[in-house]
Amino acid sequence: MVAVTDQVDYNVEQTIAVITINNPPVNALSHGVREGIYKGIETASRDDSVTGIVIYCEGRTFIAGADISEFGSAPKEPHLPAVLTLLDQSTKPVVAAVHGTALGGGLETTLCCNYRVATADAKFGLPEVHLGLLPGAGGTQRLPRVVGVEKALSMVTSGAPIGADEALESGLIDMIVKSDLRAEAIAFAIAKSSQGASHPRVRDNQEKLQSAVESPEIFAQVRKMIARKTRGFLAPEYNIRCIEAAVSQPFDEGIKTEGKLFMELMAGPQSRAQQYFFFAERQASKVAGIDKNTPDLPISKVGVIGGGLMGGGIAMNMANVGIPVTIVETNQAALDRGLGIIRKNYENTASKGRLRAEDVETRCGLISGSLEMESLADCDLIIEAVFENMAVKKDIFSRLDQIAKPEAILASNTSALDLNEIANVTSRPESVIGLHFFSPANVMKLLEIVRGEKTADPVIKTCMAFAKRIKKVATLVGVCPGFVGNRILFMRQHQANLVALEGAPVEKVDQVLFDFGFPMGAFQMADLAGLDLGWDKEKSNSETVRDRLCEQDRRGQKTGAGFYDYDEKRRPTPSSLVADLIKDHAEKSGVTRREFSDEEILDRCVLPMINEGAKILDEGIAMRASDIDVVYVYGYGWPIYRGGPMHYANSIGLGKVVEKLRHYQDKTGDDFWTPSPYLVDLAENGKKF
Ligand code: T1G
Repeated sequence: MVAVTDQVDYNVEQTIAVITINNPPVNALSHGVREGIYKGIETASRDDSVTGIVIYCEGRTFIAGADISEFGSAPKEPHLPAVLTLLDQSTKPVVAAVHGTALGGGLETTLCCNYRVATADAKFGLPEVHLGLLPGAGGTQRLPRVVGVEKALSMVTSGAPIGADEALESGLIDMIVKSDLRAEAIAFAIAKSSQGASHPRVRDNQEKLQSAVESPEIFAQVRKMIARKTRGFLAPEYNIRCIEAAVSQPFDEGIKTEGKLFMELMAGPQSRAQQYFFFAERQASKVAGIDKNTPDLPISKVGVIGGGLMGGGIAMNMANVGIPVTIVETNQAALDRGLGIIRKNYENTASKGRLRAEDVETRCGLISGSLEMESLADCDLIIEAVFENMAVKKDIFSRLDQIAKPEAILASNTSALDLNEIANVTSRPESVIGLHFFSPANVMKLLEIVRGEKTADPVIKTCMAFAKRIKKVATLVGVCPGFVGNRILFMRQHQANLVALEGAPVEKVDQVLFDFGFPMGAFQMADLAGLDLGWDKEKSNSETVRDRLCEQDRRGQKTGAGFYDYDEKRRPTPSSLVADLIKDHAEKSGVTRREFSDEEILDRCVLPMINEGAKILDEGIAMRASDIDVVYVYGYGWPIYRGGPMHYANSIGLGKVVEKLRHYQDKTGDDFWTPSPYLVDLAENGKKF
């Protein structure tokens, strides 16, 4: 075995040159890997004793793509297209031996081989769209020539991988190995090299493009199908254009089209934001100051107190990954209702073909119900998910303190209340933590993990790892009203309400936020959550627009009317009654109304989010700015192609952000707009978050 580069070895077995890549953690196509493959192919081509070549990877996976961490700097030669061209022109048959995930440039590498063999659990994908990009090394031109246009369109626009069986069936791979990937790949290469001199090259395949030549409407169909989900994104459309080029242009022209569109995306703000976010998401799980040798506490049985919307969704997360979970409710009717909703959720998913019937039974079988909190005595983790009332939560934790086993983790799903106050009613505050799920808890990826002042490191480390186990993205946050997500949201909602009072129709405010990329605007979101969250009917005295709406029983979608009127399908229509009520309230409040530009509406909603994020960082409530962005993208629908509020602030320039905050402070005379000193300091020193 000869080291070609630090990441690539070369050796000849029988008559097959094996190019072995070993570049942990995912064999990304860093400079050393590209150089090693290039030199390995050159060596094999010159060696007359070599009759074939195998590309193989050590470690957990085949090449998982270009090295994203290299994107920020000018790539060093050999560039990937040059490496793949050399591979593609090899006169000796090349076999890619795939295990793990062949993704992006990894799959593109295999497509420049003559043959592809894989383990049964291997996966194949072109996820560049998630980075705001497209496969830039021939993937959009070769993949449709192997799997057909329709499947290629689905793969590049969704970024979702396919498994080995589907890959075999679609012609993407030639064989699924039985046991030893490396040995069987070498044997496969020997067999192919003894079958004569000509070997298939993907670029020469035309027949699988024919269907799209005859029925080009497929492109319009795909565009229509993904329009809603990809609203605002550039990459999906650019990927489609590349596949269109594969069908309408000769191969080498298609490659040029792909390269041009790739460079356009790479140079744009969306891919910069999505590449940033790729690392931000992974950074969030890292907690400085906790010894990595701190043992994880075992979690094999979970208890959930409260079987309502949140509790039921939380319980589903456990069942989805095979963890038995017990839901405790106060009465049988509530328990039956909660368990019934869970079963209905699973059956709905199964009816869409996304879950097998037997999985519905397995998962429902993992969820049991009880009216006794004592039934949670043997649980390793107990999550309280009752309504937001401190007295109720304190009572529950006092009782849990008596019931739960000593090493149990006691968690509250509170979305804003003081976790320390809850922890301090127990004799074990070091075991108390916040696990703030987002509704619907079985769908939303974000989990805010709230670190109490006494929460012990093993409890934190265990919960951060447990989040990954239940397929959540966790961010560790400190205790303050609303933690990170809701605290920032309060600022946006406060300003949105003021802007509406000062003259902007609620539907215009919502349109501006929708066009920015949020899934819905401030007022539709308020109606969805319910306007009566935290509203006290007894004490309500028409002091705010929200009070007056609730007093008229306009409490949001659930009552068919809130800021908007809703039809039976919960579709919103602006309400003239609400517009008049707001106008009346403005007059009663002495507020002068006026026209608003879209830009000012966006400023008034987004700048306070940035400013509050700066305060959160300054107070140490979040560990890093990118964590705030992870909270906002995964918990509140901030458009990922804008990176999150803190990345967005950096892209505007912090000096500009401060200048705008001061502008609104002068314009409104409201100290609400005072820039965070931390933000000002960064801006004055030309720094970024
Ligand atoms: N480049 C650099 N680092 C990467 C990486 C990559 N492509 N993929 C993963 N990592 C790091 C990651 O940051 C983390 O680091 C560690 O590996 C484990 O990752 C020309 C232009 C492969 C399915 O988009 O989907 O090819 O935090 O935590 O959950 O057309 O990583 O440990 O320091 O995610 O087991 C296309 C991205 C690139 C694949 C494994 N490829 N990666 O998931 O581990 S663009 C991708 C993934 C491209 C070409 C184009 C996943 C995974 P650290 P992880 P995992």
